[in-house]
Amino acid sequence: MEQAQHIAIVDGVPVDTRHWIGGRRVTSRSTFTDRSPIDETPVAEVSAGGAAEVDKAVAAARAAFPAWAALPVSERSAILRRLADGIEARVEDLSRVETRDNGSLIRSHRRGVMPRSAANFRYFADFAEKELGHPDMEVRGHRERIGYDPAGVVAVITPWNAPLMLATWRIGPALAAGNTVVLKPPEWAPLTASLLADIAHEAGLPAGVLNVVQGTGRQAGAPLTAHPGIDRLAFTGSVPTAGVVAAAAASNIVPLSFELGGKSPLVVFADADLDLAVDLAVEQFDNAGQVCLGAFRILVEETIAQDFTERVLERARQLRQGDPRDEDTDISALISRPHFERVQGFVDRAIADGARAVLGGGPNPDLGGLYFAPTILLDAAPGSEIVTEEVFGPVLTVQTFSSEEQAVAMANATRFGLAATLVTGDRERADRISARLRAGTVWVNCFFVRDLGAPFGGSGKSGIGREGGIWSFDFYTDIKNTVIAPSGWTGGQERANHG
Ligand code: TXE
Repeated sequence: MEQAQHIAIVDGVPVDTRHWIGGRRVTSRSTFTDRSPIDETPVAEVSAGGAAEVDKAVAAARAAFPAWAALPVSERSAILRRLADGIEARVEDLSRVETRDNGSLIRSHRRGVMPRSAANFRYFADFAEKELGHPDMEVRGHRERIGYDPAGVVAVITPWNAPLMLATWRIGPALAAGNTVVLKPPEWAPLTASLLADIAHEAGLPAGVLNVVQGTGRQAGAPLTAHPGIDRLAFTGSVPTAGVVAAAAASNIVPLSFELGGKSPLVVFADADLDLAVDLAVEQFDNAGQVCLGAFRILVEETIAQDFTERVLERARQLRQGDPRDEDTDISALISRPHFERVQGFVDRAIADGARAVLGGGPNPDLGGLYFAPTILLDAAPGSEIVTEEVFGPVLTVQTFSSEEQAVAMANATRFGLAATLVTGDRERADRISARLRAGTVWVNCFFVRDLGAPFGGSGKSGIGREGGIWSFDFYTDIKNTVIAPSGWTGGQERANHG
């Protein structure tokens, strides 16, 4: 009975709404209401943590650290592979809960996002066990041995657009490297983090190795970022919050990994495969545009602009907007009322500035609620807010260019540099242009494909650092160089005899 109070049944799946600290459930006196974007109804009352819960979680993580770090890597990796198995076994539960919680499509969760969350553990467990390390180096007869020591307690703060996937992307390598973790999930979609804690526990992850503190950014996130007991801070979210987080972490000199927003271009040349270019443009409406990597700024060569835009419009009109739990739905709702108003504000100001909405421009009249219609804007003023700031909604702008030079200048004309996509039939042009783009990832005639071993991160205001493969371990470890002289060995016994 006592426990039932803390269990929310979310589309048939029981979810514990309390924190997970030191291997047990912990309640806070106050709660916050978690609502579903699908219909704005409450889903759960979730424990609202603050400085006290953060203190407990950091202490639990610190206490668990020595034993977890000392465990042979093969044993740590075996547990993390079981954790991946546990996620795979519960893909359906995780998909249902995440879809209800953040409104993203269930079909994406089932087929892509949840399997990728499992892969985030499996990949880094394998990497730590089999690939981490360098051959010894030699300098003037000395041997140099490079080691990757776990850093300690890692704080992970995640956003709502892909909560479990983005959490596991940080937690996977952090744990594989031998660290312990305190996760603060997003208050707009906090529930899959709780399921992750259950799955980790069932997989045999020792108490305190992974802790989850629920709560708002200000109440739970802020004390975590300022906590003197953390050794690394991995944050995914917005640029303004990143500034606050960086300032909080500064006094403890904690290394940061930031994955922030973007305003990525989709650059379409006249020599492109137009079907492919149209597909890639329409793909940007995925997750209702709530994707940091999304290429929402379409830059198209003037000579094909009219044909291309008409074809994109035709395809975008066919998108089915509605309940994300329906496998046939292509585009769903925005996360929250404040976010909806924010997106509407961007579009209204763009139109006041001279842009023309040739599709959408506001709420879907048939659905209401948080369903913002797929929107395409033409004639946006160069340099205006709508083509430089992250909207994080289903809003594409189409602008034209007439030369490579102009295409590159327009593509680079934001403070962000997360990604860029080029569509061209000319291999040499692709090489020329991609070399000049300021972006952490450039896709040529494709989008969203990336191996977990490849570096991922943003240039400019899109982030600090890179993660993926060895780059994750560069961040989550203290790299140590041990230089060993060829001489000086007297033997342990002899040395002891010398006193
Ligand atoms: O992000 P925040 P929000 C962008 C996108 C979106 C905007 C706002 O443009 O419209 O950000 O989203 C925690 N100390 N992205 O408000 O505030 C917070 O609880 C410590 C891009 O959700 O950055 C949450 O867990 N933590 C992004 C996390 O930070 C704090 C994805 C992110 O929240 C905190 C999401 C504080 N003072 C939004 N304040 C991407 N790169 O994909 C908040 N938090």
